[in-house]
Amino acid sequence: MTAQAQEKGASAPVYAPSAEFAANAHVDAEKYAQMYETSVKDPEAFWREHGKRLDWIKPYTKVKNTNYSFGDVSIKWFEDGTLNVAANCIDRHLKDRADQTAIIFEPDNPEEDAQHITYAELHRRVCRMGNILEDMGVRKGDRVVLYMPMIPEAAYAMLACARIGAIHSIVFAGFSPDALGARVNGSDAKVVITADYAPRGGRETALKSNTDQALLHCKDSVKVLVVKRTGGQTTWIEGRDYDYNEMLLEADDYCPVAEMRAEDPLFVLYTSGSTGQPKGVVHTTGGYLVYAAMTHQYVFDYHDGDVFWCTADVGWVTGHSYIVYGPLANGATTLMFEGVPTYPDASRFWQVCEKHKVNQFYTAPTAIRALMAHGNEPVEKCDLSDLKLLGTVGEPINPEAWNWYNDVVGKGKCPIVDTWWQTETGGHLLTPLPGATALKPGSATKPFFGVQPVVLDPQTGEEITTTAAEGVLCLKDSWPGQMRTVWGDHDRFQSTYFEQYKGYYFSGDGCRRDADGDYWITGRVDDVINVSGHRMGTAEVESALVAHAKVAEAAVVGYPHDIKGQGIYAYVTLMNGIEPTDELRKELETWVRSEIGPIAKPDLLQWSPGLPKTRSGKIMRRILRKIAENDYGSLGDTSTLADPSVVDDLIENRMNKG
Ligand code: 6R9
Repeated sequence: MTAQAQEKGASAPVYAPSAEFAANAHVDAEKYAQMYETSVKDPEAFWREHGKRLDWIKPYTKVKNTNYSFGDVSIKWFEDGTLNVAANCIDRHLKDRADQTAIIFEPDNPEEDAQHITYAELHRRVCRMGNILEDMGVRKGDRVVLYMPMIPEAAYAMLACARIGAIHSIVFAGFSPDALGARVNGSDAKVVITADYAPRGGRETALKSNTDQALLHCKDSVKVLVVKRTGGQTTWIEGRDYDYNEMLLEADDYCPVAEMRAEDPLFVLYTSGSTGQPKGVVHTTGGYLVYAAMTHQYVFDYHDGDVFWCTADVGWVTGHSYIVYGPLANGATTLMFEGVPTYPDASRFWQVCEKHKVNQFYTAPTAIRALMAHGNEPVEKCDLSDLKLLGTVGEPINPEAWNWYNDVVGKGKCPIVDTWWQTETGGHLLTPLPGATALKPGSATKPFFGVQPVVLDPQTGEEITTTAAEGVLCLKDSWPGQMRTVWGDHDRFQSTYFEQYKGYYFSGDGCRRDADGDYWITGRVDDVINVSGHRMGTAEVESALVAHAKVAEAAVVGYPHDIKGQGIYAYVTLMNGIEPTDELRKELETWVRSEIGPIAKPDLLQWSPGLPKTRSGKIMRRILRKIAENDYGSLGDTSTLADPSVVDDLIENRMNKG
């Protein structure tokens, strides 16, 4: 966006949408206002119309049947319609787009050739994978876990499951064997699809070997389908392991689509919460796809022929909705990148943009900050003239990073859509529409169609009705992409999201609404931290730490981190008689990596002979957070502590002295 930025009183600069962009956009300011109004005044009529963007086998007559009353939460969209997600993402495009590229695959190693997979080829591949899964005994409703590199076969596997009516559950390839095993058990999966190795940033993760380890803790009946990625050596268990590349030669090119009800589950995706172990977020077929496709088109202003690149991994919800389902439902060309932003060097993202003439580029603030640290040269040496729009997701973006993204990457010409949403929401909830919304660096601005955000007073639970407001962010009423339940635990779904504030969906985020009605996310209000745009429950890291034989107690909090947004700060109390050493510190770091995965490794670990507790034994995290933030001047009231002297020790030995 250009420097027409105007100072609005004392508040942030505002960037009005350019007239040129608005003229060609799906939605301008006037249309947004009008569509938004209908969407909330008459959601039935609005979604009855927009549900038609999909091909239904049996059209729906019912549109919305949702109930947020506590103890009886039930969310249904288009419930009497039937459809198939793979047919919507592939088959219906074959008439006009058989030869159009559906997926561009850019491998980790830039020397390796990119692949262009057409819709016709995608159809063959997905059919074959569907037939292979059926040969392995997978049936409608069965769960299939994917533990895959970012290769086209990951997308084939997702769509093959959807085609035959199986429910996929993707486990990010950076998770450890233990985490994988827990998810295989949690979803009671029949098959795990994996690859021999996952190349990433010039290194390789041994996915097959991790899978072997994970399955030691799972039912013997679980089968493994192995895709060859590097051809590296793996062990093979006859009868359990199936060779994808071999089966591919025999598999039939056509696989019929299963007729699914709109409310049949499409996938389960485990995500961290404030308590306990990760929960399986369940998304269903009809509403999810309508919402993913619609947000993809409007938020990124996607037009036919554009090349869209979302840099996420399919292991996260962003990869589900905006690498695979949304774009393919729209007949788009979507780019899948196997690598990392800084390999072989900090110019990689921009080289990929140049090479594939990317039009819309969607990434996380943590990547922008990391690349910004390498200066402008890696960006400026690439031709980014095809870029029309930039997007961010996963965490709040700081104005410095926003400005750099805008000036250096977007050359002041590309609107930036800062999209706030969650695994639970299926798609964007708060976001600018690039032809309609005035942008403010750091604000996710306005609600998408059908979304009714409210700001509640965290103490009273009352809705704050003034335009300017600060409190917790909740959603009044449902939207089609909303999660429907927690896998196997509907009570947990109700109590996590609908109990705290009766009659609302509670997001877990705090926010501020400014005088223009724009929303600014202030971060989680629960014990979830956001590390490089990934959610991590502090309770998960704590339970991993205390599972180590030498650890008596642990408390984990977030602290501000220049690149990651938040870093993981762990306070660890050792068992009596155990000496704190640097070796033990390393051992614990490795331990957490192996219990959860590299993303959970504490950035700072402090030995804490005692933790600040109330007399009833509750750890006072507020104090631990302050110490981790290096803000120990304002610890507040410590008089309720059982032993206030532990605080002095913690301050004395704090790790974050920056
Ligand atoms: C899509 C995704 C969700 C949490 C969410 C919030 C944070 C996501 C954001 C943002 C500020 C944005 N978050 N987008 N915070 N601005 N544009 O990230 O899902 O992994 O479930 O994380 O991420 O705290 O509650 P998920």
